[in-house]
Amino acid sequence: MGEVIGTYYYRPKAGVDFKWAAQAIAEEQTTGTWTDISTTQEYVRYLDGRVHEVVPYNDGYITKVGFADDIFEPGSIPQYLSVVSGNLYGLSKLAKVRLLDLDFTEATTAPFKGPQFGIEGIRKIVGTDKSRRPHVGTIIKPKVGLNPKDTAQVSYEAAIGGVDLIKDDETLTDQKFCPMADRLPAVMEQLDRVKDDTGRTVLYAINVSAPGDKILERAEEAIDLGANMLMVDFVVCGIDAVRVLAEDSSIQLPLHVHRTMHAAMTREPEHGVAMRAFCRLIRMAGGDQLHTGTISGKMDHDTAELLGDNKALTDPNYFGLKDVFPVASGGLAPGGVAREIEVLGKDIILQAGGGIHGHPNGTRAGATAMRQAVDAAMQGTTLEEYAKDHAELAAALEKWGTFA
Ligand code: RUB
Repeated sequence: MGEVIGTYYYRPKAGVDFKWAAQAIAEEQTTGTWTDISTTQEYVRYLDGRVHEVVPYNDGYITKVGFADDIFEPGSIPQYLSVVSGNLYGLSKLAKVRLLDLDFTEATTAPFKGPQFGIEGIRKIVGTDKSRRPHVGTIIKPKVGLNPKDTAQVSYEAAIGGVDLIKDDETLTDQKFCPMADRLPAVMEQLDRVKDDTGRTVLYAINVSAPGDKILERAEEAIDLGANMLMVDFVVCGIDAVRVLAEDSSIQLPLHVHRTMHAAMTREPEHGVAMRAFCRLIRMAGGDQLHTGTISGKMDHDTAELLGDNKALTDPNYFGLKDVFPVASGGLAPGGVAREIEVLGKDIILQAGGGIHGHPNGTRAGATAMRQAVDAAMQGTTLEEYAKDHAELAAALEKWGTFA
């Protein structure tokens, strides 16, 4: 039988034996509890969590714990998470504990279909399967408040300016100031105009994050209204919401996965759940695009972790599942584009909200500046050099500078 391996960082409290602490991590969510119990039968033992190694790391230790395949209910992400994560974070004898990574097995990944489209599928829709350039995306700003007509107008400007992807912000769903039933057709009408004029397909990720019993209904409504992409927030809706949307046979649209609230779990280097574990699960669940962070933006990041996270999404050998397009977003502007591509590569979606709509000459110029920055990087030219005869990029660099 196979074993799922959980890799954990932990730091025991003073006076707590580090080997005991690793054992506690292995036992808490498997067959053990805080004391000996009389109810354990010998036949249960094959489900014991097994400590495979413990090595010192910084102020604590890293341990690898094996969980027998049979402890998992095949295909149940909520149950998988309870086993590998569950109660650990509250154990009083541990000062800190962080789930760093999960290595799944054939048996535990077999029930999942993974992304419907993956990077290649999305490149084909957008028409970048030959050029292989990074995609440029935008988040409609302000986050909330625009009415459907103005949302559509901003979308048109962004699309005609050159973006490949437009998305709702995480707090925009179906409020009365901008109902989905009015917003979505209005935006799609503008994207159709752009298609007619330029031949380019621009995706619009409509946010279908909703109460659990309404998510599928919301997605189906979006399809009826002409959606060409869906978006869901995996922390607030649950990872399984991604799977439900990706696996529903009536939904054949790419799925953009946002991660609002993730940093409550992922940010602390000693405690919580690293983004890596979520990357693996979102790939299994079927997200086609997932936010993982930027090098140059406004959100805190650790470059080594970010690179590993993107690798987890794009590694060609992951149980036969398609890859996931990583999304770099949060405080991105044209001046950061060269550095993002240099570090993160070309299979990346560079997404800017303020960095497009805050352009001195408006959204269209902001979108064009982002595309020019990508073109500069693709041609191996510096942003400053390229800006000499590209006015939109020049204005963006003047406002926000270049990320060195
Ligand atoms: C970005 C924004 C997104 C962040 C989330 O807007 O609002 O929600 O991308 O961060 P702006 P992450 O471009 O104006 O900063 O992608 O790291 O989850």
